[in-house]
Amino acid sequence: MNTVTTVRDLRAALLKWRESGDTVGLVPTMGALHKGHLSLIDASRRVTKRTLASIFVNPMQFGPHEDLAKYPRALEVDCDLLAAGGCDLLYAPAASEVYPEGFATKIDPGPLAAVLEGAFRPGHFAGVATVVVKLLLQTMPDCAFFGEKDYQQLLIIRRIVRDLNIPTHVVTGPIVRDTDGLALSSRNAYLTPEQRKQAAALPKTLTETAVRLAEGQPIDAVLKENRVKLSEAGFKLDYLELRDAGTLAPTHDLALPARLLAAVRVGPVRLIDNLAINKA
Ligand code: PAJ
Repeated sequence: MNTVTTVRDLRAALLKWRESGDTVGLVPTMGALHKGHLSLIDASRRVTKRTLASIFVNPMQFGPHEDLAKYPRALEVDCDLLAAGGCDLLYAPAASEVYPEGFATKIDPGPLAAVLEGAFRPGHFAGVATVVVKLLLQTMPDCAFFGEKDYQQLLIIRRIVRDLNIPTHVVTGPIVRDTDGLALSSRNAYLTPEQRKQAAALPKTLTETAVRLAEGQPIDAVLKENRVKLSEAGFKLDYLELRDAGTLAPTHDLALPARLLAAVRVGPVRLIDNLAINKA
């Protein structure tokens, strides 16, 4: 697997594939790869002839008090994982390549970015949107692959691709979880063994909440009880919300697709997770 670090080399490699008529799939990541990321590489390999992964820890999507400096970086291990996973090319640009001196443009993803994660992480989704649009324009892939783990991010990217007529098909992959249900995340590496054990209470509570909602139990009461449960499990709760699966507006209508979304903090680590609600 080759690695390129500049837009110029990236485009030269892509041109060769295009000249051979190969379709291209892009899997954008921030590295510290795990089986969640690799499931997206697999998905791309199934759909397109060529698979390109990007690794870029995007400073624009981190708040001033967030973990940019200590975000896990493991480029050599990541390269091995990608090569073993059948990825054809890695794009790993430096920050100066993505944001050269004088860079001034920001994509505003609109109202979807104002709620839930957006309310707790101001500016986060503008940073995500800007870098994803840049990656899509740099590579012009047939398909780009994103995980449901970051459900709100996924909806925002779909919206941007549609609004800006970007000729890429957005493909989603299901959340890959550890044996105890915790969604895999590069940030799980920050958890102490004790916190890691505690973290399993998040997917457990989400599942229990989803079951009760699907049974038709009263939504507000179920949410309230499970918010308390999360606090009792030792988390600082940012939110546990039931939302319309397409607009993220609050909903009480389980006849339409709905999504349960949660964010909690354990020590300094923020965990997010979500589940589809399927009414029985
Ligand atoms: P990162 O957190 O590295 O995630 C890269 C991709 O992997 C995202 O689409 C994310 O949803 C997916 N992913 C992460 N954990 C997953 C899991 N447990 N199961 C399935 N998919 C999972 O998300 C980002 O990077 C960045 O915001 C990015 C889109 C690269 C822009 O900088």
